[in-house]
Amino acid sequence: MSMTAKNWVICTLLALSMLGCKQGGSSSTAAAAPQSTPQAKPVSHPALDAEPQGPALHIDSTRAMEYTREIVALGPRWPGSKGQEKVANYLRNKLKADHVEVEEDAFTADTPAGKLPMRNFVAKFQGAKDGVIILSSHIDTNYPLRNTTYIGANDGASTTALLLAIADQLRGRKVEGYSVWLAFLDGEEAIDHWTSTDSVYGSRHLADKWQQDGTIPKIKGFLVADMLGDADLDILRDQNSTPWLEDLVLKAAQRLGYQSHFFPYQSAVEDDHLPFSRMGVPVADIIDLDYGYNNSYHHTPQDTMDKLSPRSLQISGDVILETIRLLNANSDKLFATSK
Ligand code: 1BN
Ligand code: ZN
Repeated sequence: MSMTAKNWVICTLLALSMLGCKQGGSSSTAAAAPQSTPQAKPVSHPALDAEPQGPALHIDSTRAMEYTREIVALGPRWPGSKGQEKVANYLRNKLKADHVEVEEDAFTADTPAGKLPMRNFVAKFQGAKDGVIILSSHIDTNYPLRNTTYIGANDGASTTALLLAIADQLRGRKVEGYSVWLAFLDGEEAIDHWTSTDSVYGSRHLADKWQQDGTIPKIKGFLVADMLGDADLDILRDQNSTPWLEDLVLKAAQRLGYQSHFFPYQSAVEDDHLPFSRMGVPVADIIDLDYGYNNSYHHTPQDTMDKLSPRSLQISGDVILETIRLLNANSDKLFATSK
């Protein structure tokens, strides 16, 4: 399909969602369906042109796919499920190898289905500079689809695996710039129907916690990775994200020659970045919301391993690592007044 036709399909789909149409049998997305306009204008920031120090990092995408497969094999991971406990143990086990501080943030969420247990994990790679860059993924799977064969290979597993593949690159290395914290967030999905109170439970809890303990002002950037395993990778420009941080992601993609996968369309997405954005943290939701023809795999039992590719994880993982390098290289200009 040509990009123009594809954009038209995306816009039509999202416009229909806004009118309350259900996506693939899931009732959880309609309220959050974003408005979309075709073709984001690339914006250049001549001021943010400092060259990063040292070599670029690259993830091992074969391992990222293996992690995805392992997470999928744990079963569905909705709040209160056996799979939720299994993925918690899986993460504990994997992150143990990193010899870094791991913050566990367990809480009980009030949801339309009653009280549900949730637990975020944050692996903290200490940097040389004062300040933190957060990279997050949600670990839960769609709750309304819990009685189907839905497994969330792309939506949940792929980016949880991506963070673990990034941890592999950070492990044992001196982190020269800001600290990098990998946030594995629970309860991103709506329990009944996406609203501001029925969604992003883990992110809201962590943002409130970090507001209280003084962490929020230290956060230089909060990146969300979501649905990035899609073999047909096209990442939208999110209008709810911080424009200069979106520009920096695009710059990172251009530096690696991956720009054709970035920002063919734009849309205002509701995701785990919103609680942090409301607190004034610079945020970027790196998400591919064009999953299958007419988004037909999103929130359906068709979200399975065969729709994913290691190349997509390579591209998104490497661009995220490059974005972190650019944030560090340009920190004097970006954060001059907030230091
Ligand atoms: C992303 C993956 N989201 C849920 N699973 C957030 C979202 C919900 C994005 C509805 C668009 C529409
Ligand atoms: Zn989802």
